[in-house]
Amino acid sequence: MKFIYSDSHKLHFPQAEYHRGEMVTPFEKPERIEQITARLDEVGFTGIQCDELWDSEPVLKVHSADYLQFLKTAWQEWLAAGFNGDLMAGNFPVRRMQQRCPKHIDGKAGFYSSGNDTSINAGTWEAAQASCMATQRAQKVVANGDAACLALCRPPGHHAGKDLFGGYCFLNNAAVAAQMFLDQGAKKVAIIDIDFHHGNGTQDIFYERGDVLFASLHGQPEDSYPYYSGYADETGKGDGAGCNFNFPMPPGTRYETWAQALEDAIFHIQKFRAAALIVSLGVDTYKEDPISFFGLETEDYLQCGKHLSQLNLPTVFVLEGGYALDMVGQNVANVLLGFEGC
Ligand code: OKP
Ligand code: ZN
Repeated sequence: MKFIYSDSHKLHFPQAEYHRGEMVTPFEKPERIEQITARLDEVGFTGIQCDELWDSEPVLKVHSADYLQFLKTAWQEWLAAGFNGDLMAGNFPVRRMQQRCPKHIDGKAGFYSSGNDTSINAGTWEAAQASCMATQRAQKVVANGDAACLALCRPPGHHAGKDLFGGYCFLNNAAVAAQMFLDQGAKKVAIIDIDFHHGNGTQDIFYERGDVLFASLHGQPEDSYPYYSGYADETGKGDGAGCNFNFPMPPGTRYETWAQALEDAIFHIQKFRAAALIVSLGVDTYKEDPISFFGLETEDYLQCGKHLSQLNLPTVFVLEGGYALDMVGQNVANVLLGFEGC
């Protein structure tokens, strides 16, 4: 299997993250990609460095134009306001407040964000575009006949909503890949999100659409970020009614239980008759992950990949989370190895 990456991911390097009452080094850091590429090289996958420009057309079908404009100019506006250090939102238009975008960048940041966990620096927009571009390239590799391809996305994407950044995400790479298959003629596409966290951004984007099935396996919202979505009774709306599947699971969930949810999701995807599959691939379900609470083991990812291959669909893997630095490479590699039947 080929994997696509871009060195531009390094341009996004948040300085600090507020975590459980302390300022810490961000979990979502550049070394993640170095660890993964090193391991993928070792097991013989083919890395392709991607540095062409992105195609904004499918992106504009999953994100709003005003949101993309915000991302593009946010850093310059932050500097122009006289602020130093990373841009981070601190106030949000919550219940009963006005949903009107203010003029000041400090207010705009909160208007377009879901949390204070995701900061913007000088290179963030370029890195987010490169991450999305890697996805677009991987989608084209699959559209041109490869059975599967991995986009090594950083920053990740599944928490990015139609007009919201947060959860370390800016552009929803999985949504863009799905949209590309549709634009190329597919009638229906499925996205399965196996990252530990609920793919709230992806759900938001497709919630009222019937052409994309979204299924997510994740830590239950009672106990886990993103807290305010991911319940099993969120099943879609309008044209999208019945096309959204959430599988929330409690702390301590191990592979056996998790794999039952995976089988369930796969069953629904088969029934949906999708023409292509996008996998939001996070390996923060790993037992040693520093910010998650499932108990998957490294060998389990081989089984997981094998299950996914049973769908027998053209498949684009898109990297999401995974923060146990010493095993993130092997865990990602195992999903692909299992998928290829190794
Ligand atoms: C990204 B991905 C609250 C905790 C915020 C954000 C986690 C983002 C995970 N301060 N944590 O799904 O792996
Ligand atoms: Zn995650």
